[in-house]
Formats: sequence, C-alpha cells, structure tokens
Amino acid sequence: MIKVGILDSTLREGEQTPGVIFTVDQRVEIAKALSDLGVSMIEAGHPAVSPDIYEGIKRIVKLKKEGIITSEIVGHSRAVKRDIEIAAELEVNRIAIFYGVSDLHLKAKHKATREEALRTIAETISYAKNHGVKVRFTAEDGSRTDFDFLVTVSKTARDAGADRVSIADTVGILYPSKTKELFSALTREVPNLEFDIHAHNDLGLAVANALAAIEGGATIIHATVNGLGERVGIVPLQQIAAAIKYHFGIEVVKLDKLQYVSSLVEKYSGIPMPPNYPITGDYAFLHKAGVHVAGVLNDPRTYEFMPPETFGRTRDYTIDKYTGKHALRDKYEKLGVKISDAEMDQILAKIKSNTTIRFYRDVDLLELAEEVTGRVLKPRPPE
Ligand code: AKG
Repeated sequence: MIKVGILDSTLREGEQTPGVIFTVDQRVEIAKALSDLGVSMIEAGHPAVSPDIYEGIKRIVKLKKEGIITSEIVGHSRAVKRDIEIAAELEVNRIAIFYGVSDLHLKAKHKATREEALRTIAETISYAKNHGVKVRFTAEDGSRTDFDFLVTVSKTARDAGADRVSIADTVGILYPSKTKELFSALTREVPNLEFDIHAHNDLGLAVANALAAIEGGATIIHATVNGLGERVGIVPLQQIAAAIKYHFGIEVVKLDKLQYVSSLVEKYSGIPMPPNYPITGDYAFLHKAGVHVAGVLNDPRTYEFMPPETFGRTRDYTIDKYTGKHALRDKYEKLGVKISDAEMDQILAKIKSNTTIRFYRDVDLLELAEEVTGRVLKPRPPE
C-alpha cells in the first residue's frame, strides 16, 4: 500500500531560481495557498540567509500556530549550529539539515573525511533535537554517493534523532529504474526511517524519478510550484500531483486548486508559464488537428488522460488549416450560426487554403461565414 505526501519547497528551493525574489507578504500568501492546496509540508526558507526570509518564516509559523496554515513548517539549515539556532528560535515544526555526502562534496566543499562528516551529521542533528524540533537530514548529492556510505549516513542520522532522510539528486542524473532500486535498497537496509526524494530536473527526468522513488518506498516528494529551483529546477508540483493521481489513485493535493497556485507563483516569481506546460499551461487541454477534435467531441478520453475539470480547467480547440468539419460545425453551433453542408465545405476550403493563419478567432469565423453565405452574421454597431 503506497503512502506518499508532498513537501513544497517553492519558498526555499524555488527562490533559488535565478532572478526570483519573493517579498515577505508574497511568502506568506504563497504559504497560505500551499496549505489550502493540502501539501503535507512547506519548506518555508533558510532563515539564516537574510532578514526577509527570517521574517517570512516568523509570520508563517504564527499562522500555523493560529491554525490558519495546517501544513508542517520546515526551516532549512546547513549542518552548522548557528543556522540551527536561528531556525529553532522561529519555532518551526521541523529543521532540515543538509550536508554534501558524496566523496566529491566531501573533498571539494567540506574538506572533510567520511569519519568527520559522520561526526558533523550526528552532532548537528542531536543539537537540533535538543531544541525540541523534528529533524530531517538531507544527504546532498546522495545520488552520486557510494551506496554503503549512504546507508551509514542514513543510520547515523536516524540514530542521532532524524525521523526522515532526504536523498537529493542534486545534479539531476538519476533515471527511473536506478531510482527505484536505490530507494528499495535504502528502505530495506535502514529500518525505522522514512525517506524523501529531492529530484532535480537537469535531464528532464525529475517527475519520472519521483514516481520511481515512490515505488521504491519514498514517502515524501519534494516539489515546487511551476518546477522552480536552482538551474532548471526540481519536480513541478502540478505534474507530480497529476501523475500520482493517475498512476496510484492518490490525491496528494486538491487538484482543482493547482491552477490558482500556479498563477500566483507565476506572478510573484516573474517566470512566465510556457503555454505548452503540462496541467497548468494554456494549451494543456487545447486540441488542434481535425482527427483529435473529432475524437474529443465524441469522447474526450480519446485525447485526454484526465478531464480538465479535475484540474479546474476547461477543454477547447483551435481552428486553422488542420481543422476538420466536426470542429467547424461545433464552433458555428456554439456561435449560434446555421451553416449548410455546402457552405461549410466552402468555408473549410478557404481555411485550408490560407495556410499562414495560426488561430481563427470567433470574429474571423463569422466574417468567413458572411463571405460565403452573404448573410449578416457579425453584430454591427447601431447606425
Ligand atoms: C539539493 O541537493 O539540491 C538541495 O537542495 C539540498 C538541500 C535539501 O534538499 O535540503
């Protein structure tokens, strides 16, 4: 039986997108929207980074205490006592401590041996636990870490008091079968510990890896709204939520609220949503070719994996040279215009001969119908 929840890191990993900065008010509004959406955990920021992040977390924690926000609030921290103290004084529910554990990170960043790393991990987790908070440890660059050492790191974190370990695919190089194998082996080798996956999207495989991690036993998936994050970001919340619903039948968040949260973060992040973005992009439920539109008009399941209403959206189709008769008839019916079969053939021939028009608007279709039928169809201003 699969058990899975979402940690949303829009306010931490998401703000690490180049050029993205959230104000304190925006942070609070996003956190409220995420809680309404139903994410299990909100990673609200790394408070040691700057005063505005500190202030944002303070206000988010206050809303949590008042019961307005219901998700667990996570404060982010390096494996450094001062960072932990700053997060602890904010009274977050959980502190997430990260430390690079691959040999590359140990050598190039921490200048530490494996033994020194294990000591730092154990000491900082115990230090955080002594402040009365839950602790997650993140094995940064976990996907490039020697497996036996990753097991030792996980056991060390667990024995020091962490109830969760996040395996970070920091440079996004995992692929699904390897991910499932990794999480299956970790959950087998390290009992009494829950695992998260933090999957970067450098190869475009983050969602696939997150699904594979669930199959391997991960119980929390890190995601950001619109897939924000360092470089090309991490698992997009809207995609993983839809995929978990489709493949596992579990509604990890309120799917019909995804569009609103996506638009909110689009506005505040300044990163525009491409129209062809899954689930929340303008074209996600917009059909084009004649064969597709005819299929959808008969039974939408022919070209939709789930109905748009699930996501609070509606279906539509475009008119251009790819259009067929079914779509055109449906369009004119919706416009309240009666067109004979012969007239319809003439209109379609005109559309197909005009190969440079990308989208026919309703007004263009009325004009075409006027040309062919000789009747007045467009509303005219009063004389
Ligand atoms: C990463 O490795 O990409 C991280 O963001 C590590 C920090 C974390 O997930 O806690």
